[in-house]
Amino acid sequence: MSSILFEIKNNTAFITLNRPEKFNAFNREMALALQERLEECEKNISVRCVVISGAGKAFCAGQDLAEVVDPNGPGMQKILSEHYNPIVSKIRKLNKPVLAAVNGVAAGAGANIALCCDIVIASQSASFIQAFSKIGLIPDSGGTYFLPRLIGMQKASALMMLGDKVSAEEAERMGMIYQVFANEIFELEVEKIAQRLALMPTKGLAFTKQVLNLSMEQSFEKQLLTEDIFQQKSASTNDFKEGVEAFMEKRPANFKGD
Ligand code: LHQ
Repeated sequence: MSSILFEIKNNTAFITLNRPEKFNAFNREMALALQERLEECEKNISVRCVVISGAGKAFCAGQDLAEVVDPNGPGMQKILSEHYNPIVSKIRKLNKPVLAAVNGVAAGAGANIALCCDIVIASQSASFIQAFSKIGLIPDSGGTYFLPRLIGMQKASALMMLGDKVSAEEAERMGMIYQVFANEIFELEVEKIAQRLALMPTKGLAFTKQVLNLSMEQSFEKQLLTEDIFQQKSASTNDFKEGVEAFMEKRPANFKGD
């Protein structure tokens, strides 16, 4: 059985981390397979939304710790440079929205991969743990970049140092994630949000993502210039034309993603 399940349905790519007996912890094979699938999503124009979730009870328990101590494993030097850093970069650069559907515990790199996605939703039974400190590591996979920006430096450093488990509801309250749903309706809500995203102006969403990426590091004046550049690009898409026409004609827009 493949460690990554991949299905394209209704213009959405569903990527499922699939090592349920290990709580979907990453080994090298799974980390490389995820990168291949993200690249495929980037290239395939029929894909207009990407959903990442986990098989079974957990979302992802981060690095497979058995692999770290395996003498035949990839070794510490490759784990960030060849596994997690490219995964997080590919998600941030992907030219379509990526929805993290956190169905259960998300720990270590698993939590931070979820948090780098464009929209993070979770089921009520999910939780988030910056587990790194418990084994003497620092938070990685972009966590030190995104978490303080999401919830503030004080809460981020406390969670990273203490390694406390944050429930999905608490994560929503503190602004770490977008929304939490009851377990019984979670899958349906994932499909509904994915379907909404897949029918939206894909290029406009990709530009929004690029501009937000830049807002993390640019001055206000530079950000205004960047908005100007990307607004021109958005205005030259067919979907913009269709959006305005549909509004004027008082009908639902039929966006094609171009
Ligand atoms: C696991 C794992 C796991 C293997 C659960 N590995 N089997 C970067 C740089 C280089 C090196 C290291 O890593 C990194 C990035 C990182 O991600 S560091 C952080 C690594 N992750 C962790 O430290 C989390 C470890 N896991 C846990 O703390 C717990 O398992 C959590 C809180 C995720 C879930 O707790 P429980 O609900 O009590 O489940 P469990 O502990 O019983 O786990 C279920 C099974 O999954 C169990 O297998 P078993 O055969 O005993 O039933 C675990 O061994 C396995 N598993 N996480 N990371």
